[in-house]
Amino acid sequence: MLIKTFKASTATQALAEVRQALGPDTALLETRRVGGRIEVLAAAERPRPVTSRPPANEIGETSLPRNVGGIVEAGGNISDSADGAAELYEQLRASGFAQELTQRIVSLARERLVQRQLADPQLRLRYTRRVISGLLRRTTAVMAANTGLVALVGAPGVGKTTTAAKLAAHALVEQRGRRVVLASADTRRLGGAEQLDGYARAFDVPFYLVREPNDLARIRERAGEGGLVLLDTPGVPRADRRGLAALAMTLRGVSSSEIELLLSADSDSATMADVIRRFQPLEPGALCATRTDETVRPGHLVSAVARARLPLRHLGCGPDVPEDLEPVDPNKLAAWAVPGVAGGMR
Ligand SMILES: Nc1nc2c(ncn2[C@@H]2O[C@H](COP(=O)(O)OP(=O)(O)OP(=O)(O)O)[C@@H](O)[C@H]2O)c(=O)[nH]1
Ligand SMILES: [Mg+2]
Repeated sequence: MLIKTFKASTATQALAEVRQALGPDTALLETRRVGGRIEVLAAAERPRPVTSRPPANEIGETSLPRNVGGIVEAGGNISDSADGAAELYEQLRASGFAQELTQRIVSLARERLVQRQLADPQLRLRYTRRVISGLLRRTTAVMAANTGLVALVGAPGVGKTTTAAKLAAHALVEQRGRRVVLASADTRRLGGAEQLDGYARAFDVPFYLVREPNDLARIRERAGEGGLVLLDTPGVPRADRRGLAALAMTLRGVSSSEIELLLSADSDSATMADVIRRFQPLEPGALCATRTDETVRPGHLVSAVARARLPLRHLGCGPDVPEDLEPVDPNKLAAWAVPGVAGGMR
């Protein structure tokens, strides 16, 4: 692996130099402006002749469009497309996309778009959104109508109780006739379960406390066949291994597809990755992102979801119950995540 820094007065020049020295199979590790000059940190396995075509990209090659919305597939040429590639790199990084994912998206764009297309901000944006949407489509899923239980787990304050209430309200309206039950395993903290009990009273649905693992089986029975149990759990702080072990005991008998891990979309992708790693022992089968309304760099969420390879099922887009809950729409999420699109999920 060869890693080199290139400096030039414009991005075009810097990238032309990178290509000249290292060939087209080069990963851009960092592009930054230093004292009015552009500095590019680039890496290559070994220098390659400039005429060779870049290798196939790793991003879901087969499922990604080869001809996107009239954009004709073309071999990438870094010197031709330098401006667009550097701008795209900076746009994605500014939106919070992790470096690795940014590099993959940029090299895919370089490989598939001709210079004119890559330099055109609108075409570039459209293509990039397609790529991100394709990436998310493979990791998103709607909640199966026949899921009998949804256990919401996550860090303290991420929105578990609010999301349980939102899901209950949606199920009551959208799946009329279905028996909905609210339950809380948040019994350790004073007042932990009262909030959800309050929602249960407001919705006129049963509410149960889960004090030991066997309680869940009884609650499932009370919900009956076809019923839906929404289970709130205590927030597990970062250092609380015993709390996580206790929660794992409570969730014994709950299948992976019934456990949804909440991520705060306004945190950074490293924090989200840490949460995903920490809760791995519970084997959550899906993710839910909250606080999208507070999120200014949505690329962090997209990067964390893409890396986790878990389906993203729901989006919390505000504190209000029930309206601030959205199903995941990959196109909408991609449009929100790509730089240049202002505003939240709405
Ligand atoms: N802006 C915004 N606020 C939210 C969202 N979801 C929840 N909240 C707010 O975040 C705060 C915490 O929400 P809770 O549902 O109590 O969080 P929790 O995970 O149950 O918290 P603990 O039980 O203490 O671990 C409340 O003020 C909610 O109104 C969201 O999507 N956007
Ligand atoms: Mg709570």
